[in-house]
Amino acid sequence: MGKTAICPGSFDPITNGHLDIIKRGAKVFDKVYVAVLNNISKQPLFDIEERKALIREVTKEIPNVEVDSFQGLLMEYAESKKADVIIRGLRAVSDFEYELQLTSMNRVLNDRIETFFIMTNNQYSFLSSSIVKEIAKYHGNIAELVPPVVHEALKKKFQGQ
Ligand code: COD
Repeated sequence: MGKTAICPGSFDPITNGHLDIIKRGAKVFDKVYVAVLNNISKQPLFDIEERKALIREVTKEIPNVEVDSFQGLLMEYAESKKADVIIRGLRAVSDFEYELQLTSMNRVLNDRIETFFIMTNNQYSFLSSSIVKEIAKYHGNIAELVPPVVHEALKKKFQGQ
Protein backbone atom coordinates (compact mmCIF):
# COMPACT_ATOMS: atom_id res chain seq x y z
CA MET A 1 0.00 0.00 0.00
CA GLY A 2 1.21 3.55 -0.75
CA LYS A 3 2.62 5.75 1.96
CA THR A 4 0.81 8.97 2.83
CA ALA A 5 2.53 11.99 4.34
CA ILE A 6 1.24 15.22 5.83
CA CYS A 7 3.24 18.41 5.46
CA PRO A 8 1.64 20.69 8.07
CA GLY A 9 2.25 24.37 8.69
CA SER A 10 0.96 27.90 8.85
CA PHE A 11 2.16 28.78 5.33
CA ASP A 12 1.42 32.49 5.86
CA PRO A 13 2.43 32.64 3.02
CA ILE A 14 4.17 29.71 1.32
CA THR A 15 7.84 30.43 0.53
CA ASN A 16 10.41 28.78 -1.73
CA GLY A 17 11.71 27.03 1.42
CA HIS A 18 8.32 25.36 2.02
CA LEU A 19 7.94 24.52 -1.65
CA ASP A 20 11.34 22.82 -1.71
CA ILE A 21 10.34 20.61 1.24
CA ILE A 22 6.97 19.76 -0.37
CA LYS A 23 8.60 18.83 -3.70
CA ARG A 24 11.24 16.67 -2.06
CA GLY A 25 8.62 15.00 0.15
CA ALA A 26 6.45 14.28 -2.89
CA LYS A 27 9.35 12.36 -4.48
CA VAL A 28 9.58 10.03 -1.50
CA PHE A 29 5.95 9.50 -0.51
CA ASP A 30 3.04 8.39 -2.67
CA LYS A 31 0.65 11.06 -1.46
CA VAL A 32 1.40 14.34 0.33
CA TYR A 33 -1.26 16.48 1.96
CA VAL A 34 -0.10 20.04 2.50
CA ALA A 35 -2.19 20.84 5.58
CA VAL A 36 -2.67 24.46 6.56
CA LEU A 37 -3.45 25.06 10.22
CA ASN A 38 -6.61 27.11 10.59
CA ASN A 39 -5.69 28.69 13.89
CA ILE A 40 -8.58 30.87 15.00
CA SER A 41 -6.58 32.45 17.81
CA LYS A 42 -3.89 33.81 15.44
CA GLN A 43 -4.24 36.80 13.14
CA PRO A 44 -2.61 35.75 9.83
CA LEU A 45 -1.76 38.07 6.93
CA PHE A 46 -3.46 35.71 4.47
CA ASP A 47 -6.72 34.04 5.45
CA ILE A 48 -7.07 30.29 5.17
CA GLU A 49 -8.62 30.32 1.68
CA GLU A 50 -5.94 32.71 0.35
CA ARG A 51 -3.17 30.52 1.77
CA LYS A 52 -4.67 27.37 0.30
CA ALA A 53 -5.19 29.00 -3.11
CA LEU A 54 -1.54 30.14 -3.24
CA ILE A 55 -0.29 26.67 -2.30
CA ARG A 56 -2.59 25.05 -4.89
CA GLU A 57 -1.30 27.38 -7.55
CA VAL A 58 2.38 26.68 -6.86
CA THR A 59 1.96 22.91 -6.46
CA LYS A 60 -0.41 22.35 -9.39
CA GLU A 61 2.28 20.52 -11.41
CA ILE A 62 2.86 17.94 -8.65
CA PRO A 63 0.17 15.27 -9.14
CA ASN A 64 0.50 13.55 -5.75
CA VAL A 65 0.13 16.74 -3.70
CA GLU A 66 -3.23 17.77 -2.27
CA VAL A 67 -3.86 21.00 -0.37
CA ASP A 68 -6.09 20.91 2.67
CA SER A 69 -6.60 22.66 6.01
CA PHE A 70 -7.20 21.46 9.54
CA GLN A 71 -8.24 22.71 12.97
CA GLY A 72 -7.31 21.25 16.32
CA LEU A 73 -4.72 18.55 16.81
CA LEU A 74 -2.42 17.58 13.97
CA MET A 75 -2.40 13.95 15.02
CA GLU A 76 -6.19 13.71 14.87
CA TYR A 77 -6.13 15.23 11.41
CA ALA A 78 -3.32 12.88 10.31
CA GLU A 79 -5.24 9.88 11.61
CA SER A 80 -8.35 10.99 9.67
CA LYS A 81 -6.23 10.93 6.50
CA LYS A 82 -4.73 7.53 7.45
CA ALA A 83 -1.31 9.16 7.15
CA ASP A 84 1.90 7.28 7.90
CA VAL A 85 4.27 10.19 8.24
CA ILE A 86 4.50 13.87 9.16
CA ILE A 87 7.09 15.78 7.13
CA ARG A 88 8.84 18.74 8.72
CA GLY A 89 11.62 20.94 7.41
CA LEU A 90 14.68 21.74 9.51
CA ARG A 91 16.66 24.91 9.06
CA ALA A 92 19.02 25.98 11.81
CA VAL A 93 19.77 24.48 15.21
CA SER A 94 17.21 26.95 16.54
CA ASP A 95 14.43 24.93 14.83
CA PHE A 96 15.52 21.78 16.63
CA GLU A 97 14.20 22.49 20.10
CA TYR A 98 10.72 23.39 18.91
CA GLU A 99 10.60 20.42 16.54
CA LEU A 100 11.77 18.04 19.27
CA GLN A 101 9.01 19.26 21.57
CA LEU A 102 6.35 19.07 18.85
CA THR A 103 7.43 15.62 17.69
CA SER A 104 7.71 14.24 21.23
CA MET A 105 4.24 15.47 22.14
CA ASN A 106 2.82 14.15 18.89
CA ARG A 107 4.31 10.73 19.65
CA VAL A 108 2.56 10.72 23.02
CA LEU A 109 -0.69 11.39 21.20
CA ASN A 110 -0.08 8.86 18.43
CA ASP A 111 2.90 6.52 18.26
CA ARG A 112 1.93 4.96 14.93
CA ILE A 113 2.69 8.06 12.88
CA GLU A 114 6.39 8.89 12.42
CA THR A 115 7.83 12.36 11.86
CA PHE A 116 10.42 12.66 9.09
CA PHE A 117 12.68 15.69 8.80
CA ILE A 118 14.01 17.08 5.57
CA MET A 119 17.05 19.33 5.89
CA THR A 120 16.64 22.72 4.26
CA ASN A 121 18.27 23.48 0.96
CA ASN A 122 21.29 25.69 1.79
CA GLN A 123 19.93 28.57 -0.22
CA TYR A 124 16.76 28.68 1.90
CA SER A 125 18.26 28.10 5.32
CA PHE A 126 17.55 31.67 6.43
CA LEU A 127 14.08 31.86 4.91
CA SER A 128 10.80 32.07 6.82
CA SER A 129 7.32 33.45 6.17
CA SER A 130 7.88 36.10 8.86
CA ILE A 131 11.07 37.39 7.23
CA VAL A 132 9.40 37.50 3.83
CA LYS A 133 6.46 39.49 5.26
CA GLU A 134 8.81 41.88 6.99
CA ILE A 135 10.76 42.58 3.79
CA ALA A 136 7.59 42.85 1.69
CA LYS A 137 6.09 45.32 4.16
CA TYR A 138 8.96 47.70 3.48
CA HIS A 139 8.81 46.97 -0.27
CA GLY A 140 12.15 45.14 -0.32
CA ASN A 141 13.04 42.62 -3.01
CA ILE A 142 11.58 39.18 -2.30
CA ALA A 143 11.63 37.86 -5.88
CA GLU A 144 14.13 35.12 -5.03
CA LEU A 145 12.34 34.07 -1.85
CA VAL A 146 8.80 33.25 -2.94
CA PRO A 147 7.08 31.97 -6.10
CA PRO A 148 5.94 34.81 -8.48
CA VAL A 149 2.24 34.42 -7.58
CA VAL A 150 3.05 34.84 -3.88
CA HIS A 151 5.22 37.84 -4.71
CA GLU A 152 2.23 39.46 -6.45
CA ALA A 153 -0.11 38.62 -3.56
CA LEU A 154 2.30 40.18 -1.05
CA LYS A 155 2.68 43.32 -3.16
CA LYS A 156 -1.12 43.67 -3.15
CA LYS A 157 -1.35 43.23 0.62
CA PHE A 158 1.17 45.99 1.26
CA GLN A 159 0.08 48.33 -1.53
CA GLY A 160 -0.30 51.90 -0.38
CA GLN A 161 1.41 51.24 2.96
N1 COD B 1 13.55 25.50 4.69
C1 COD B 1 13.09 24.30 5.10
N2 COD B 1 11.95 24.12 5.79
C2 COD B 1 11.22 25.20 6.06
C3 COD B 1 11.61 26.49 5.65
C4 COD B 1 12.85 26.61 4.94
N3 COD B 1 13.30 27.81 4.56
N4 COD B 1 10.69 27.37 6.09
C5 COD B 1 9.76 26.65 6.75
N5 COD B 1 10.09 25.34 6.73
C6 COD B 1 9.35 24.21 7.29
C7 COD B 1 9.15 24.37 8.79
O1 COD B 1 10.25 23.89 9.50
C8 COD B 1 7.94 23.47 8.97
O2 COD B 1 8.33 22.13 9.04
C9 COD B 1 7.14 23.66 7.68
O3 COD B 1 8.07 24.17 6.74
C10 COD B 1 5.97 24.64 7.87
O4 COD B 1 6.46 25.85 8.41
P1 COD B 1 5.51 26.94 9.10
O5 COD B 1 6.34 27.90 9.82
O6 COD B 1 4.53 27.44 8.08
O7 COD B 1 4.64 26.03 10.09
P2 COD B 1 4.59 25.99 11.66
O8 COD B 1 5.91 25.61 12.24
O9 COD B 1 3.93 27.22 12.13
O10 COD B 1 3.59 24.71 11.90
C11 COD B 1 3.24 24.35 13.17
C12 COD B 1 2.09 23.34 13.17
C13 COD B 1 0.90 23.87 12.42
C14 COD B 1 2.54 22.05 12.51
C15 COD B 1 1.75 23.08 14.68
O11 COD B 1 1.50 24.30 15.32
C16 COD B 1 0.56 22.16 14.87
O12 COD B 1 0.60 20.99 14.57
N6 COD B 1 -0.55 22.74 15.37
C17 COD B 1 -1.80 22.01 15.58
C18 COD B 1 -2.06 21.74 17.07
C19 COD B 1 -1.22 20.58 17.51
O13 COD B 1 -1.45 19.44 17.13
N7 COD B 1 -0.22 20.89 18.30
C20 COD B 1 0.78 19.95 18.73
C21 COD B 1 0.33 19.23 19.95
S1 COD B 1 1.69 18.99 20.94
